[in-house]
Amino acid sequence: MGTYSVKFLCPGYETMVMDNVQILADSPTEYDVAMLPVEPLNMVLEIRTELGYPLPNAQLRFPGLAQSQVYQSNEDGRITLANWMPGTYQIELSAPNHEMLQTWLPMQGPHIRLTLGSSATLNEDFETDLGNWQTSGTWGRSTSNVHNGSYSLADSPSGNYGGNQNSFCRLVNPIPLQGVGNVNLQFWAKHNIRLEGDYCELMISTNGTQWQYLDHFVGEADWTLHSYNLNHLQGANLYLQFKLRTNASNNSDGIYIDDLKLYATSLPVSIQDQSLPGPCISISRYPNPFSDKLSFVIESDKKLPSDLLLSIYNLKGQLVRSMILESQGQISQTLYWDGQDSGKQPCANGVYFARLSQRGKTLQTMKTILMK
Ligand SMILES: [Ca+2]
Ligand SMILES: [Ca+2]
Ligand SMILES: [Ca+2]
Repeated sequence: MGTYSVKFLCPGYETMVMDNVQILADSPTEYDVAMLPVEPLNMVLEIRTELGYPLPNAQLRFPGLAQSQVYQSNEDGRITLANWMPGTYQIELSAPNHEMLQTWLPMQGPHIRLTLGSSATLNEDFETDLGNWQTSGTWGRSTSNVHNGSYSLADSPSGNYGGNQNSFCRLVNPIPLQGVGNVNLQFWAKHNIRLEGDYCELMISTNGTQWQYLDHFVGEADWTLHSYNLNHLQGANLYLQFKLRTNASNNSDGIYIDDLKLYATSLPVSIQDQSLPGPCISISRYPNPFSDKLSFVIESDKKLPSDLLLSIYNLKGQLVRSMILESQGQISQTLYWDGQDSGKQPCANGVYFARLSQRGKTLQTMKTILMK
């Protein structure tokens, strides 16, 4: 119950925000939402390091989309998406030795820049000692299987683990995550753990006493990078531990862990839409409601560009009419709509949306009412 602002997101449509949505206790809440379709664009994503250098070989995925394509940045750190529907997308961006970015990204303009941090808050290669870790059972450093250097962390450094184990290796001091923007835990693991009743658990906590399950490892796997988005722990202290649990019989070698890193970027994850740094353009219309002729006045603080498009949509989101502004460099120009569709048929009375756009990017949207 109460009053909410509700955001509607859909790839291929403009994001809509509806304010003052009343949720009542005793009746369902129903609203008609008209979402405006958008035109596909060619988008360039620039992937940069935190120092601003282009980052090649970064991989971009869209976990929310059915297509499982992976896009890779080129030598200039660029990924080009051809004929891409503007919208807000769930993205996963990663690069070797950099944090992984998982976020909802507004992709509206033709040019988007993203930064991936490379400095880890915690960088544990297990080469020196286990001073940062508290252990029980047989957890220790191993030289028999390493991902990098001479040592890794292992549940049983020499030989197989024992039966009926419930042992742990946990961080002594928590990692503070106050004032960070993006939290990503990564490590490499290799394991051979019997399927029937043995497993290694990864657990996290914000107070060191109540532990939450994050992942578990069982069966046989060669060195694999595991990566976890922990953005929901921003502002907390992060404790983590690995736990080995085994049953009475049938033992194997166990698990090896190496190159454990926690990226907690305090730099803003810069998502800058650098398109259209040009003039500031505004549109107004009169009269509203209108019956036979609606005037749109388009004004700018500089010369109007010549590639502005005014599109009229009905409440179903169908394009009714579009008009191109043929500017000769004026700062103000008027377009007229006679209430007819593109086939010169009169439109029905009702609500219409007018959208002013430039090269696919929406500059302004407004509602208008046709009432004959
Ligand atoms: Ca190592
Ligand atoms: Ca067992
Ligand atoms: Ca072992």
